[in-house]
Amino acid sequence: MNVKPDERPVSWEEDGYTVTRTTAWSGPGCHEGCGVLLYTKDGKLEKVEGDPLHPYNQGRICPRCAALPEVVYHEDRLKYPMKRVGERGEGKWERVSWDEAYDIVEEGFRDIIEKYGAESIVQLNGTGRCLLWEPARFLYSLGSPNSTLTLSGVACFIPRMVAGIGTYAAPYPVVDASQQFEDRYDNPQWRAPETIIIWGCNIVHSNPDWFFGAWIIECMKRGSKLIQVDPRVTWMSAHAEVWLGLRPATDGALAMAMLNVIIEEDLYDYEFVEKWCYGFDELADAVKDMTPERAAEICWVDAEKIRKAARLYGNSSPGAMQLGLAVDMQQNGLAAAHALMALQCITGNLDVPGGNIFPASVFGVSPFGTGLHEFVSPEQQAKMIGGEKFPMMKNFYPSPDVFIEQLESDVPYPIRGVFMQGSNFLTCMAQDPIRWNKAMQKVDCFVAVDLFMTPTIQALADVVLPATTYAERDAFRAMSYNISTLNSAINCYADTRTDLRIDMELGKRLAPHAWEFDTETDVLNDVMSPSGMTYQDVRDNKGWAYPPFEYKKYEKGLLRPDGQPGFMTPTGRVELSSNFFKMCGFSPVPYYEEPFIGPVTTPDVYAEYPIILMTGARNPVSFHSEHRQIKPLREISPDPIVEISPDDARELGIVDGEWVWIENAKDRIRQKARVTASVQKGMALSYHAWWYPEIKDPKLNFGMWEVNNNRLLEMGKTGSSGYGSDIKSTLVKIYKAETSPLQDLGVEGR
Ligand SMILES: Nc1nc2c(c(=O)[nH]1)N[C@H]1C(S)=C(S)[C@@H](COP(=O)(O)OP(=O)(O)OC[C@H]3O[C@@H](n4cnc5c(=O)[nH]c(N)nc54)[C@H](O)[C@@H]3O)O[C@H]1N2
Ligand SMILES: Nc1nc2c(c(=O)[nH]1)N[C@H]1C(S)=C(S)[C@@H](COP(=O)(O)OP(=O)(O)OC[C@H]3O[C@@H](n4cnc5c(=O)[nH]c(N)nc54)[C@H](O)[C@@H]3O)O[C@H]1N2
Ligand SMILES: [Mo]
Repeated sequence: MNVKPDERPVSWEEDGYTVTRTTAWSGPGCHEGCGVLLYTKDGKLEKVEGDPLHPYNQGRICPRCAALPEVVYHEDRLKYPMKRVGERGEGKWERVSWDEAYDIVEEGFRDIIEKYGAESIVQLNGTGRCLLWEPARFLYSLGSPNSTLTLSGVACFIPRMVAGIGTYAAPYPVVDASQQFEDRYDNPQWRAPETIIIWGCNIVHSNPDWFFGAWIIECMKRGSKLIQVDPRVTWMSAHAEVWLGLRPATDGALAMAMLNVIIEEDLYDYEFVEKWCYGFDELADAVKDMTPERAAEICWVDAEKIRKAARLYGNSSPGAMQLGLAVDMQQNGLAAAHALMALQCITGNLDVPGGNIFPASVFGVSPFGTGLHEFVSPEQQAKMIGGEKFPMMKNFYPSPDVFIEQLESDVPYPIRGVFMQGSNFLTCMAQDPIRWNKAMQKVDCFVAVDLFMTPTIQALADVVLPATTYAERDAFRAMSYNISTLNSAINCYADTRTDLRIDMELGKRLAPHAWEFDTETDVLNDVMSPSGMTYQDVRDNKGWAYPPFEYKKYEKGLLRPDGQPGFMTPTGRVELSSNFFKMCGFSPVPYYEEPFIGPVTTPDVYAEYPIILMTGARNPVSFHSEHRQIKPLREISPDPIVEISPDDARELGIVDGEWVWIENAKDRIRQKARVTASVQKGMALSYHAWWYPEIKDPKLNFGMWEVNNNRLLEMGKTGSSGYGSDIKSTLVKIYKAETSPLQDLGVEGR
């Protein structure tokens, strides 16, 4: 295509197709926001390509977007609203009109609000589907503060974010790969990092949280060296200068040892520490005993390799670091993240070209749930689940671990309403899903909004409302670096409606004061108003807009509302010893604590269950529990897999491709063994979020229970802050299964 972005319309004709440029932003789920081109013919979506002009992905596209037409027109897609007619979980549904479905929700929720108060209604938005903000906005408009997850320790993103708040009062920082500039790698202010540490993140598979994996490859082409911290050998580990294959959930110790080396060997940035950091001596003291030798024992990594990595990073200017999900998924994760952020700061790599930058809100538009402070009174906010138990969560995030206790106990108040829009938690999000399934039976009104029937909906929902994909909606995405518009290319499929329309229409019934809008575009414009732009403005401006970007904002008074230089922390500096943590009763400096279950903490358990099991790693052909029914994607990844090492396989007599039991003291499940040298002896990795959409007998609930590795994990085992949970480090034994789960369920299959 030879059109410049500024000259290009949102839609044009090409080779018999109508082409519509848009932003890929849920559903199906994803955390990116790539520019894509949708090719339609006679109103039907036929193919999808990456938009070569969009600065974000520069024409790249993943298999999931390429398969979007199969998602849109899949025979299993929810086509119209339904209500449950049999018992919960029986799988008996009856089509109803939208009005009738809304009547049920309105009546159900009104009843709950009257009897128990608005806080009795909880909204589950999963990892962030929809546009991210509208489900929370709907809930807040009812007056409930409880927009939450079912993930123990809120162990996705939030611990890293809170560590950023505790350290420099900004969200978690990402590698500067020029993504904030519209002209990208050509921008004269930018330079490639000399070294990039990728920590607990399989970035080319996951493109997680404001980051696109291919940017790292572009940095590598421009000379960046890699340090990869991952128990497994991944593609990134194989291309790294140093690979630190640590024991799962010992990241805190490794991070502290790297701080130890950098401080002991004087590799830190004196000037930055002197001018901009608070608590350096306390930090130095806290890591003094965590020598590489001590960390080597804890982490099962060679001490010299730890030194090598610390020196490489410490001598790089600039050096950058990307933190992944594995950091959150340990009870010690918040302290580990604090240590890692301290490492970025004392080496002078914060907010400098090729270092770590923190994506803030774009043009002042909140990417997350809007309306907590607007619609929920301080008295109602004080009722947020878990604030009593975990002071650091108070008024910030409802605790999932207290949520399940509260469902069971009704203390301090009962939870009777659930609005699930974009989560399939029994299959994916929740640890101990059997306990959740039982606890949720108490709910009087369970409303689900989704694109497909899922095991969670089948088991729990009273009403199901069918939502659309991104091809079917006009909207915007304001997150990390740019604001981009979603421009619909096709009409809403069957009798589906957009998430925003559903929230607005229900909002008008239940909280009209908060939904005085005539159209969806009115809502979009309202949420976008801090930017001074409307939906149409951005759409007309080639579909995206980049705000200006400045480095070293702390020097220029750009981080504080009072315009003074420095950070928004109590001391105005980066807090290596965090006053926020201290105020919340948490250690102000990093520390290391073993996982709750492990070779060191529970040697007796280890004797019986000698394999450390990591659960959940990303796979390019699915987004969590999504895409299992999409044929071309499922063909690439047909089975729930557990990766085990060749040594363990030999000892256990397991052959690649065999079904195995994975068992711990709590429970057991079956998955298919993949024997691979990418995992080390004594460790294994089990993929999560598996179910079989092809199993249609509702009694079997899509075969989900057989293969769901979250059955091996527990709720309530969080760090003392309430953040972080040992999701990637439980102890198990693995042995050959005589039969496959599908055989036992009496269904045909593999
Ligand atoms: N053991 C283990 N468990 C884990 C993890 C792990 O690593 N290990 N990872 C955890 C993490 S990080 C996360 S974030 C969670 C994710 O957990 P969830 O967010 O619950 O993810 P899904 O199961 O994929 O559920 C998303 C549902 O939303 C629907 N959906 C997709 N797009 C849209 C949309 O635009 N609108 C609506 N209304 N619905 C939509 C999909 O069809 C799907 O049914 O899982 C967690 N669970
Ligand atoms: N295609 C696709 N993309 C996704 C998702 C998806 O489901 N599919 N999910 C999205 C979501 S919600 C999230 S949160 C992100 C997550 O994406 P990532 O942050 O990349 O997280 P994971 O893929 O869970 O794990 C990354 C690596 O951590 C390693 N690991 C396991 N345990 C440990 C440990 O204790 N320490 C260290 N250092 N490493 C460990 C694993 O071997 C794995 O290679 O991906 C997002 N992107
Ligand atoms: Mo996540």
